[in-house]
Amino acid sequence: MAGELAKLLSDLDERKAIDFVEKALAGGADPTALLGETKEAMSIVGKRFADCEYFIPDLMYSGEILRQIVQRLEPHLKKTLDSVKIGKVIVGTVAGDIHDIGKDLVIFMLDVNGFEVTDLGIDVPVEKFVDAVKETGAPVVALSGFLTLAFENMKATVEAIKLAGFRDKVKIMIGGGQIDDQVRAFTGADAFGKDAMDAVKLAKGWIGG
Ligand code: B12
Repeated sequence: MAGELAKLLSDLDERKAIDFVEKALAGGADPTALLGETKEAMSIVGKRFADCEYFIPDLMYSGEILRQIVQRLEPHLKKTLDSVKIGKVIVGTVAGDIHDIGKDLVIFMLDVNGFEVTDLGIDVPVEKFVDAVKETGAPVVALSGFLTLAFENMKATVEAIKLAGFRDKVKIMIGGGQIDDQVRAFTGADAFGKDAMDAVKLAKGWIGG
């Protein structure tokens, strides 16, 4: 059964969901557990959307409520502030895809864990990733995507980086809602991650820290 927060968020009860988070945090609740419940909620929202129970405005509204919840959780998730940066990571949501809540969480976790992050935003054309690799010399690129359609553009991005001669200089990770190892193999990326902490673990494994 879904937890209380998962229920409130998936039912799009904005006021009660935010209230619940604020009270839980004030009571010393584990912010990571609350984040886990939001994931559960979003998969319920996604299912209701797929079943035509929810429509685009509901998806947008769920995203808006989630953003407000994440804003409240972030200060409690912060581990290291102002630490010396371990290394550079380029992050972006690939072309054709505008989902950015997951990407922003990845950026947040990389940042608080000591990485210097270049955020290329959403719907990022392949050339922009290549240019960023050239300009920053970052050894890690993280591609985000939530649509099946994004897999093709992840592959195109990996190929463009290869074509530009940088493939042996960068490690590429992918992630987002539907991504698994089969998608990773299709895109030619080095690894995939299920959540923001996986992104941190992969980056640490590749560039230390
Ligand atoms: C909110 C939402 C939206 C919002 C997005 C708001 C925003 N600013 O991001 C809006 C309304 C804009 C939207 C639009 C659409 N959406 Co939408 N959306 C969702 C929903 C409900 C939640 C996504 C989300 O933000 N989750 C919250 C995050 C935090 O969850 P998370 O996955 O746990 O995040 C972690 C991982 O993904 C990981 N991660 C993310 N990136 C990376 C990168 C790396 C490198 C690593 C390691 C990890 C990593 O770390 C994150 C943090 O821990 C999903 C359903 C779902 N279950 O995902 C559908 C969903 C993704 N959307 C879907 C669809 C179809 C669409 C639309 C095409 C609808 C339409 N007909 O217009 C459009 C697409 C627009 C576009 N071109 O991109 C489908 C995709 C189906 C598919 N297989 O392609 C889904 C699955 C819903 C469904 N079941 O049908 N959507």
